[in-house]
Amino acid sequence: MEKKWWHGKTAYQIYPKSFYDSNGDGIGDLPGIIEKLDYLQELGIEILWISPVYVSPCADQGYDIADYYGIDPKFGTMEDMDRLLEETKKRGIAVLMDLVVNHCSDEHEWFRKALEDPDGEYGKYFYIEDMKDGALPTNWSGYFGGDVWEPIPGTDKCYLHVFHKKQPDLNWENPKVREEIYNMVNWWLDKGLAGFRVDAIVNIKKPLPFTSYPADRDDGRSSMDQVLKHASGIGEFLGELRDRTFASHDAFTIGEVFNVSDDEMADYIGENGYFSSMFDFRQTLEGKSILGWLDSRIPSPDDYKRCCFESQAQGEACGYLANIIENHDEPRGVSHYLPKHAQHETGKKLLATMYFMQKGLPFIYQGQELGMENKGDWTIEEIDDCSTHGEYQRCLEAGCSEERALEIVSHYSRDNARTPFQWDDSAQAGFTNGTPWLVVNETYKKINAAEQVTRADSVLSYYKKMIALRKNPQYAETIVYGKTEPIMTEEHDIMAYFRRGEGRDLFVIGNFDCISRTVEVSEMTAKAKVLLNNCEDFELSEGMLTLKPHQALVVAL
Ligand code: TEU
Ligand code: CA
Repeated sequence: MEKKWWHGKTAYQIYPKSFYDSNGDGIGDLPGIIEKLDYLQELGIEILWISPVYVSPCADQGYDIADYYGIDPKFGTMEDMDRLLEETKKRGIAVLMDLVVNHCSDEHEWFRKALEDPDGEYGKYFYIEDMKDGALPTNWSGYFGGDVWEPIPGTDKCYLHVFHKKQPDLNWENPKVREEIYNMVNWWLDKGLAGFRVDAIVNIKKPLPFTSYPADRDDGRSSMDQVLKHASGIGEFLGELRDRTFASHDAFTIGEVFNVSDDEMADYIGENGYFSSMFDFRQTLEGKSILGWLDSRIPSPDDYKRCCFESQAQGEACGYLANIIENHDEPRGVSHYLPKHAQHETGKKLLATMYFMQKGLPFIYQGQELGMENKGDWTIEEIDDCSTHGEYQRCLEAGCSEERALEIVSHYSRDNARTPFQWDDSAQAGFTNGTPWLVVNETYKKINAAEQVTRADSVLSYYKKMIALRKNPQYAETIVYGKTEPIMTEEHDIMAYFRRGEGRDLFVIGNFDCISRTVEVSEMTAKAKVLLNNCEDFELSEGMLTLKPHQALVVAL
């Protein structure tokens, strides 16, 4: 595999609105990120993905962009952005912005012009269709619930939005739209960005002409996941995007790509793929249902292990995947993948070890390095996220009581990941001097950065050790490029794998069980060197290794 500058790094995702508020308006901002760059540098971060800070009415928290060339005043100014690029450069941190081009905001100039004249030039920037006798063009079900079509007042027309109705889909079939997008991407890359995380990109190719598909739910609608299976030819758009923008800038790009088959993987992230890398969402999707959170199931450690190993094999075949346990759309990883009995610092380090030591580019989502948890005990009034409100509605329509509906959405709500970063144990977790836009998680009194920075056995200190190990010249080749070889795959609640490198092998093992477990590891001899251990010691005798409950080890063989 051809080596790239980014392979050996550790990446970090910032959700700006919730990271650090520098001016007391309750909203995290760019100057706030700049203030905290030393924290990120000390952690060992070398790639930063910043979720959208463009001009946005924030119907979907910045993923609804009204001006791609401007910074929203609530997040700061373009000067702040330039300063951020300078300050990150000084610290050897590459910056990725979010590229959100499946849709824009209904407040974008293009859409306003489209509404003024749906049959005119800008009408063709979107998908605007006639409603026949009041009927919508298709039965597609939007990601956030309800229809994907919104009537245009005063006309017999409607426009397509697969996400929020304030996020009209851009018409990629129109060469002018693509041209506008490429110009904008190049403008940002010329400014000094290292690249982009590419949002919801699998949605840009619609199956045309518009038609309904068999219903997969009681309301007669067909979910977008099903709909997209009928679309073909997305590669022409993605190849053109790459050739016209990323390629000439040698940009690093990471796709938010769902449901790619083994055969398509190479097109996406193989040699000259559309993107440099893509997120491995196999475990993110495990247990999720196209019918929504109501029908979803929380994965067990054995499910988690199986998903990881399947993806490791897929990635080995043709590219370099990015590994995550959470992001701004998902429950906190420690609240989702760990059994209740493991939801403590030792267990959090166990999960961290299992994901971080796999082959691929590790992304840490803000607060993950502290072991931040789901808030869990939400009231529906406290929840801001549009997708959670859609899912709540779905639960009620399916006959759930309000109490049951709240219980379901409380686990999956995207707001679990969006509560303010827990900097210290002062009011509002040290995130703001004002009133935060979203409630803080009460756990901040115990789980916060200030406390963990000073403590050698904190989750944060453990993440620092893992990141440092990834850069340690003695082991980096194996950690970054070594092949993942699963073992003990049938061993319930044990996850174990070798990383086979050139001349040096590592062994990674974790016990998700609440009792001690003894397993046979003939390759682990007395001369094996323990590089990471989330417990004080371990027991090895004549090839038999005994792990304490929730113990994880990384061993150089
Ligand atoms: O997410 C795309 C996506 O598929 C998710 O919306 C997912 O289906 C949903 O979060 C499940 O609750 C991206 C962004 O990451 C997300 O924050 C945006 O809302 C979305 O695109 C629209 O831009
Ligand atoms: Ca602010």
